[in-house]
Amino acid sequence: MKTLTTLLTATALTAVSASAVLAEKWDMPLAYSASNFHSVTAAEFAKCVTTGTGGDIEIATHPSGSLFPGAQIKRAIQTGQVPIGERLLSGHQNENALFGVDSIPFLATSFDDADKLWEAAKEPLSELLAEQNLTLLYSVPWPPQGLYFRDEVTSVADMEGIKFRSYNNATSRLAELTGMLPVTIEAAEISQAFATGVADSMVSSGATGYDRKVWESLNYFYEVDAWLPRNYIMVNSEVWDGVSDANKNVITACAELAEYAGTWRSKEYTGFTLAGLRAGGMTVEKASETMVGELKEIGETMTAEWLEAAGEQGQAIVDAFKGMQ
Ligand code: PCA
Repeated sequence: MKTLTTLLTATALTAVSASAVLAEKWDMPLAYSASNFHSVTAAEFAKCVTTGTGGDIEIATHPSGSLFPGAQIKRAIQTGQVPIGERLLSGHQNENALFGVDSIPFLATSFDDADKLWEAAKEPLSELLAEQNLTLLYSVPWPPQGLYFRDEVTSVADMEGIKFRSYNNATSRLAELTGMLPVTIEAAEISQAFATGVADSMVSSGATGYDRKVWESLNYFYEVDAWLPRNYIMVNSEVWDGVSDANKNVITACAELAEYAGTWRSKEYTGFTLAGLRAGGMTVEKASETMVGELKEIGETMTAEWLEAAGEQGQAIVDAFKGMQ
């Protein structure tokens, strides 16, 4: 009897420790607020993986840059400090111009075109990330980018000397070319930056202005539809290699679902958040023809600069995208 009890206890312990080894908890840092549609999509992706893997892999999301601020998320995953996370793709444009393919002004200005551009860019970007110990899982576009100002602006000349919040190289360059003064600030910090006068303008989506309640400081949003930058979800490649084939299939399926659902949410959020900015008291209108014309000229300069920096690979992506028109 004693032997049987010992045996049963030992078996139970073995079972517990085996599942303890199998079950993994993945912390997933996100840079944007919990209510933002990217974060909502990531939370559903996390739930899908946790349920689909039968709890083998439990993903816990950490929004608002609470675990790592946006600018540190990629490095944290590359170096294995966390297994998975989300980042603005064009945030890495300073490492390699290819990462900025989605922030070329007036190249892809609608959700349909942003999808096509992503189709053309996905493979080369996956390869680039793979060289950096990262596996791409899915990507979702932000709504179209427009210009926010404290005061009314009708042409580029009115922008001279305004302090401008940028979020990547392209937005800093846009500020320079319009005579504004760029300062790079993560979305999580912008409400304070506008409230304290560190910045008086930015280019972003209605979504980010709405999430950060910028109507408390800014008064104008001009719809420009200049580009649709993307967030993407990446996993550390060594962690990924250690995942069973069955669980890889689950994660890949959850990622496909998330890309579809996130894109749908992004579209829905576009109108909803512009209405929200209006309700907050902002003037929301299409940018004047003069302003759009001037910005398009600046866009041509930036396109040429990007193609120069991104070389043959960049040209191949743009050509493939244009071939889908
Ligand atoms: N919101 C993010 C990036 C693009 C967007 O629409 C931001 O402003 O940081």
